[in-house]
Amino acid sequence: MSKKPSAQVAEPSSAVSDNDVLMDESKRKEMFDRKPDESNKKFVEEFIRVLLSCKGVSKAVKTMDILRLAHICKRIFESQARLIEIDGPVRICGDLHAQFPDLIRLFAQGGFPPDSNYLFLGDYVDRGAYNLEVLLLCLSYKARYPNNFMMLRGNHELAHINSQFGFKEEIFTRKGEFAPVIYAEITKMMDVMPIVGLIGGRILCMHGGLSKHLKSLDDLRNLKCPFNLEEECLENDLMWSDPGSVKGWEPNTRGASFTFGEDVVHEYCKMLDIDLIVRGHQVVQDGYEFFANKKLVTVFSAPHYSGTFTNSAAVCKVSAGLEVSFEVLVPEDMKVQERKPAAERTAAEPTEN
Ligand SMILES: [Mn+2]
Repeated sequence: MSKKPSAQVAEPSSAVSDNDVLMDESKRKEMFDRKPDESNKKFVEEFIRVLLSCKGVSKAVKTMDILRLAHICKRIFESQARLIEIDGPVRICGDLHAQFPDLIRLFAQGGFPPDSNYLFLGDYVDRGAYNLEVLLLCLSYKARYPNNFMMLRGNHELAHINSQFGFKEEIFTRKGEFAPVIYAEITKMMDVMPIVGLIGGRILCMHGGLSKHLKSLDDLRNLKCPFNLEEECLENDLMWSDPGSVKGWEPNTRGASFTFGEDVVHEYCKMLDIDLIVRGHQVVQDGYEFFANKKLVTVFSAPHYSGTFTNSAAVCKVSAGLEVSFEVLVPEDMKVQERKPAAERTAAEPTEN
């Protein structure tokens, strides 16, 4: 068959066909799925190197690479259990909210993967200035060390939230014509992230908190994916609920899910036969704050949150023997300032995030 004459035939650049693949979902997936493991490993290692060497916003992160990384991680999340069951030692980190320099400080203090195992409680994006860097570095580590680097989903890994609080806007500002495809693919990847983890069978971890719909650990092993984001259900409660000074369950002032009291925490620890619940989702002044006689702890890992709070960040360390301790990271620009003792500060009002 003779070749059709075409005005475009003279274009030698591979950019045209690259763009073609980039914009075509099925061609892209086919290409990514054909990449051998060794090639993916090199790709991810290079991605980590680039991100670690950038100071703030990286100009070197290419659209095709973001799509490839999101694709690799989506496959990993789909292949792993809905309830992430791991053993210590592991470092549990709370909300990051796009604060890239602080994420680097967390790794510098606790060990860059794979020197330490990590479990993140979600809310990688929104509010801060480095949405892409924070998310992509975490995803790169997830891709490189899928069994030692665990990422749970927070309520900001939801498109109807991160389209309002900075993540979507940053992608559209930085990525121009490619933004819609990047945002769509990252959203699909987020839709399959796990929501809950269990360490050594005794420490339950999630972004938000408990749910009336939770009756057994098997409920967590059988979580739906995908699930209806509008529905009142176990999956949404795990990402949205908060502990608070109520008895039993009350509607949450966020307008989503519930607030649960100390009585609920005690009841659930007994029912599920667990020792501790670790969750994020609220700013706490010292980076961690206990609740219900140390049966629940809130961990928040974005110091000087959004530039307006004076909070420290914390990491919850769980040893191989499941001993729990905390490392606190004081806000960088407050190191030289004298911090008021806790009693003089206004009570740390947990704040929505
Ligand atoms: Mn949250």
